[in-house]
Order: sequence, then structure tokens, then C-alpha cells
Amino acid sequence: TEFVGLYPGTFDPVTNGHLDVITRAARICSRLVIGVAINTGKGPLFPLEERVELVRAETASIGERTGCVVEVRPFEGLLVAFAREVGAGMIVRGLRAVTDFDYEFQMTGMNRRLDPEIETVFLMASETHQFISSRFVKEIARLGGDITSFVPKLTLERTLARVRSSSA
Ligand code: COD
Repeated sequence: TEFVGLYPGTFDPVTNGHLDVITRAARICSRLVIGVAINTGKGPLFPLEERVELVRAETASIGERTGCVVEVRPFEGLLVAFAREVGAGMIVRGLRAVTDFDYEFQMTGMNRRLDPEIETVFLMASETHQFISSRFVKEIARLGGDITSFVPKLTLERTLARVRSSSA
């Protein structure tokens, strides 16, 4: 039987922390949909199309390595509605230290109220990737710091290009 998971996020940009969670999720799902949210509220550095393109490129080999069918799709609107649309019974979230807890706790509770049949599960990244956040990756890049160990290769190039063009 199919076991479909949905991993939603802003992915602005995708980091090694996200890839770690995606790899773990791919090992426990037969199909994994990675939902890239429009999320205009966060004022993203990358337009939606490029966030989708980067997540696609950086996750291309994960499906082959795990045997899971990995799909990357943009979405707008309610997360639980998108989960239903793609047939996912499980929402996957990554959990970092205590700071993530309050936000994730509220989100899980609200989503459960909206659709009690969809479970949210939390996965932890490895110790090397646990502390990475898209927000700090962008800040460090803007300030001229080295982000090579935080993001995959194509994303690194694109982030540096974006930061350069936005400060010019
Ligand atoms: N280690 C482990 N996990 C990590 C790491 C790391 N280093 N970095 C990120 N993660 C996890 C995050 O905790 C999160 O679970 C996931 O990876 C994605 O992270 P982001 O930052 O790209 O995504 P978010 O948190 O901005 O995504 C928010 C959503 C888009 C899911 C949310 O806004 C949403 O559901 N929007 C749709 C509208 C909706 O339904 N709203 C009501 C919600 S109750």
C-alpha cells in the first residue's frame, strides 16, 4: 500500500537541514511530496519558481537512493487542503531545538482541528545539520560569511548571486 507524506516549507532557500529531513522522510514513505509554499508573508529572497527549481535539483538523487517517489510541488492556500489534494496522510516537519517547539505545537494543533485524519510527525536532522536555518544562511551570506557547509552546491551559487545582485 502507498504511504504518502507531505513535507511543507518555504525553502528560502533549501538547506542541508531540509535535505537531511527529506532523506529521513523518504526512507519511511513510499511517496513524498515536498510542498513549497508561496508564503508572501515571509518576504522571500527567492521567487517561488526558483525555490521549487532548487528543491527539485537538490533532491533529484534522494528518490533513487531511497526508492521513494519524491515530487516537488508549489502550493498556495491551506496546508491541510493541499495534503488532501495530494493524498497525503502524514505531514512531516523537522524539529530543531526548543525554539521550534511553540510554533510547531500550535501549527500541529490547528491542523489537527482542521483535519483530524492527517497526522503530523517530527523528524530530527543529524547533529551536523540540526542548527541550520534558511534565515541565518541568508543573513550570513549578506554579511559576506561562508555558507558552504550549510547549503548544497547549486543553492550556494544561487544564494551568492541573489545576495550580490540585491546589494548592488
Ligand atoms: N533541522 C531540522 N529541521 C529543519 C531544519 C534543520 N536544520 N531547518 C528547517 N527545518 C524544518 C522546519 O522546522 C520545518 O518543519 C521545515 O523544515 C521547513 O522549514 P521552512 O522554514 O522552510 O518552512 P516554514 O516553517 O516556513 O513552513 C511553514 C508552512 C509553509 C508549512 C506554513 O506557513 C503553512 O502551512 N502555510 C500554509 C497556510 C496554512 O495552512 N496555514 C495554517 C497553518 S496552522
